[in-house]
Amino acid sequence: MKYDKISILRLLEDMSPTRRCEDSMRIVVAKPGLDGHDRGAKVIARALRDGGHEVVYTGLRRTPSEIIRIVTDEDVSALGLSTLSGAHDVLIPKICDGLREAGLGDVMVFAGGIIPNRDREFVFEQGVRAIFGPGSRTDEILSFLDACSDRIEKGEPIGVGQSAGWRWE
Ligand code: B12
Repeated sequence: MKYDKISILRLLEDMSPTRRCEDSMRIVVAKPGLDGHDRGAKVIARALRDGGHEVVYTGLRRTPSEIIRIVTDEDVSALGLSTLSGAHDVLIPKICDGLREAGLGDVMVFAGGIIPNRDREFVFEQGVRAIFGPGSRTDEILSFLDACSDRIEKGEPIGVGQSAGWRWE
């Protein structure tokens, strides 16, 4: 059987591992502060795209105000913060407060990287809904995003400025 160029492209598209996601989210994956560890953020950005989400990656060394501006400009519903530098205790509160002050309280914030167990509660208290450390499986992160979409559909709180309580653990 002979294939022309277009049918081969269609075949490849059908075979692509990209998961068709009905509840696709638009997400910024950001690297706040002076943190040069970008492998995890790039892996996650790719995995979320393969999971059917639209992802904007900020690149390295963004200030909290730059991140808030990108979230505004890109009109996203979620912000994923990747932090391995140890400055999460300063940067995450600044970003979460900044989002609320900018009227972006409906944006859902989640995080990953090196966040020691002793700091997890503090990070959740800032309005972060999930923390994924080293070795996290991408299918679990995608399940978390599915759960977020369900909550948005049902009108349940999920944003950084909405009532606390629900978190993914
Ligand atoms: C590789 C590495 C480097 C590379 C980075 C290369 C790169 N381009 O990324 C290099 C050699 C450059 C480096 C440098 C340094 N490093 Co380094 N590095 C590591 C190491 C060994 C692995 C990190 C990694 O790439 N893992 C693989 C990726 C895929 O995993 P990950 O990033 O953890 O991401 C996963 C999850 O965390 C999560 N995730 C991550 N981000 C996000 C975001 C979202 C939204 C979500 C949902 C999930 C998520 O999902 C990912 C998949 O499971 C870690 C130790 C470790 N075991 O983690 C130390 C480590 C992070 N480094 C450390 C340090 C101290 C440094 C240096 C300061 C060392 C020095 N004195 O120069 C410098 C700082 C450089 C800088 N400018 O920031 C410390 C940080 C300590 C801390 N936070 O308290 C660590 C923990 C080592 C240690 N045990 O001390 N490092």
